[in-house]
Amino acid sequence: MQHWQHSSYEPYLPVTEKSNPITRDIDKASPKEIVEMLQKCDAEIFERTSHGNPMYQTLNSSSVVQTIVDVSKRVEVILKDPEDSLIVLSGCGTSGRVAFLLATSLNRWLASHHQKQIYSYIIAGGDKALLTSQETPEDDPLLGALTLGKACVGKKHVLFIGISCGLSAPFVAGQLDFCLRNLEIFTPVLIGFNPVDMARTEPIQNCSFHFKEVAERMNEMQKQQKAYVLNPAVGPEAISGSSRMKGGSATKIILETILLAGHEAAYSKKAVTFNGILHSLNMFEKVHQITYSQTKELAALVQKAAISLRKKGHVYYLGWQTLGIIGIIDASECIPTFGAGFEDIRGFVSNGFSEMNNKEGDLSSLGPHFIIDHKDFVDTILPNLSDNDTVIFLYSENDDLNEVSVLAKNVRQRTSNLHAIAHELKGLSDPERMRSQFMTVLTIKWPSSLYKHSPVLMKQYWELSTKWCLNAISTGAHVLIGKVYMNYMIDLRVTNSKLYRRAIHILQRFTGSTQAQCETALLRAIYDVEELSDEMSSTDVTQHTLVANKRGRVVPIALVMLQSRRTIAEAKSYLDAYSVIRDAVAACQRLL
Ligand code: F1P
Repeated sequence: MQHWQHSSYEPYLPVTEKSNPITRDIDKASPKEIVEMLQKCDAEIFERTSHGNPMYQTLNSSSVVQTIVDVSKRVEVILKDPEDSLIVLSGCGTSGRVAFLLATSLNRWLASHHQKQIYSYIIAGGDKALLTSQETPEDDPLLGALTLGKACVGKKHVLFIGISCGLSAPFVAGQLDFCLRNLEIFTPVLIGFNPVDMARTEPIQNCSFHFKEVAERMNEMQKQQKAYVLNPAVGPEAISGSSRMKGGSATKIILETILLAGHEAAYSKKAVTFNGILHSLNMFEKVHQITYSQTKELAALVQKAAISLRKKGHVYYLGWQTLGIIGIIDASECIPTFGAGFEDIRGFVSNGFSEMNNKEGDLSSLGPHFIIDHKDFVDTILPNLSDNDTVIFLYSENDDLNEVSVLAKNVRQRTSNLHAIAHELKGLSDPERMRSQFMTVLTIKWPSSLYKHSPVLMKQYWELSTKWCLNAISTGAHVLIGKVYMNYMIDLRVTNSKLYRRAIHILQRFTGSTQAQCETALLRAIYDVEELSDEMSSTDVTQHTLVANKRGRVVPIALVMLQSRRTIAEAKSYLDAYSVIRDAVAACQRLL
């Protein structure tokens, strides 16, 4: 049995918030060890058995596979009769980004096959949230329900897939509740990675239900095949709670398995079967093995990225087609996850917003966070590029390699620190010429067996593989520059109720103080006061998070205050002496 599966292991936390024993010492690891730890953590997605622990189902458990079969059949029905029907994929943060990527990719596929485009995506906070973190709307169940209602006006059949890795987002709870009250139109599906028992029970503001209550109603309705819950446990995240990593990958795997099976049944007369689904899941496990077979090369990129960040340089991902979008997503998540500066890691995609194909169109007028085209990179970044910056190209043999070469030549004039992650299937016609353009190339060679299993899925495999590589690079680099203590990101932004609770837990974990003491210290840091007024103590969590959004280092400040009984001003100046949070926390641990 995995250590984290024991009932005594962090019993008050759901799986998605527990700390992973594999990465306990990630903050002291070498680049190669970091990649190996991430490889092991990601391998947990494919665990075959829950080792006799009835509490957990895994992705390969027969109940989970059977639910995937059932939902795939629903997809098939809708694809065969697309009039007045819709498949809506929805989530917050990373979950919404995965929803977007799949909905747009599959609509493109449908359009190219002269079929009606029946996919739609919803992300809390709208399209802005695809590129920046908009965590406040995640707490709003009514907004979730209203957005869903609007997206489905006039539809008679809607398959709604709501994703919340932690079974926690009120935005998604509101949507599922809306579906459950309108079952004549909606078939709701919930994807997440905790047992229903561990779903969030915190009361939601202005709302009669919490997440767990909705998840239980979903479970009830599953008995009549009117709703479905897909919630295998895939183990704790490598960086505690960072569901952009395993949560995002497992969501992508589950959704692609479901939707592809539905497509094959509708268009290739290949019936959805239990064994067919199992086989698809096995193929994704192969993608994991192939990607991580190059630990050394990946570790070298982690190291390069860390050196750039340490020297106050930057990391740039320049990707083609959806690999570019994967790069943009990974880069944008570093800001909320690691408190990174917006310039630290940035992504660009060939053809910018026309490649994104998002609902709200070109967002570049919204500001620098929304500048994503290669052309923008050439105009605004290239002139100032230096050897302190690491540039990583992301492409496959299906991309226009001449275009790749031209851009590589331009970049080389500014820096030799140019690398590539390249996906090859049949092999390039002139591999040496491509290789010579970069300092290093991490070539991922794909066996034809995967292609034969599903030519349609190759692009999705490459996306997942690229996601794993980039998650390793950006996480590893931030770990190496000291942003993480053990496997906790302590300096987290407290921008919604989930993150507020996580912050309190981290304070409890490291100070041994009571929940009430930790909450008080956190609030003092948020409001920047020594003494909380009655109004501050009695106001709701949403208000706290709105204020916290404007402040930096609230959790480290609260931690120092709790640990050393210092005032806020003293705690701040204590922290000022440390540029590395890990060092500050470690020193603070020694204070008592
Ligand atoms: C949604 C989410 C995460 C993000 C952060 C805040 O989580 O936006 O994607 O990384 O942790 O929450 P979930 O609803 O999928 O659990």
